[in-house]
Amino acid sequence: MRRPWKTKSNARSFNAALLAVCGLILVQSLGGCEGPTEASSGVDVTGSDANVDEYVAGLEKIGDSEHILVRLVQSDPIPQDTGYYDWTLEIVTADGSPLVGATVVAEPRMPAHGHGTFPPTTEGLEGDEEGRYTIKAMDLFMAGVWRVEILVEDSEGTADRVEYNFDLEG
Ligand SMILES: [Cu+2]
Repeated sequence: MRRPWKTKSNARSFNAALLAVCGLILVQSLGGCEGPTEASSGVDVTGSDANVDEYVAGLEKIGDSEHILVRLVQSDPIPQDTGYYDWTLEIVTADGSPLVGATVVAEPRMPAHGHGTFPPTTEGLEGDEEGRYTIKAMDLFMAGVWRVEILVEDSEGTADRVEYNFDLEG
C-alpha cells in the first residue's frame, strides 16, 4: 500500500499552492525575474546567502524526516555558471546501506523569482552502483540562487526530501 506525496490530489494542491505563491511574487515585484539576488558583478548577494551551499564533491544532506542521507557525488559542471547540469547522487538509509529501487525526482526552483524549470522536474535514473541515481540535464538557466529539491520515495512508499541551494553567477 503506497501513501506517497506523489498522489494526484497532493500534487494538485501543491501545484495550486505554487501558483498562488508565484502570483503573489509577480504582483509584488512586477516582473519576477529581476530579483535582488541578481548582481551584475556576479559577486554580491546581499543578505540572501544564508542558505546557500558551498559546493564540494560529496556534499551531504540529511533528509527532513531523517530516513535518508543524500550525497551529491558529482555536479557536472560544478555549480557556478548557468546551463545544463548533470548530478550524480548517492542515497543511503539511516543505517548506512544504499537505497535501492527508490523513486528520485529533482525539482529546481528559484525561490526569489517564483519560478522553476522546463520541464519542472527531472527524474533520477538508477545507475549500476547500488544507491546511485543520475539526474540529467537540469536547465539552470538564470543567474541567482537555485534551490534544487531532491524528493525521494523508497520502494515501501516512505518519502523524504533534501535540498541543495546554489548561487549561480551567470
Ligand atoms: Cu529567475
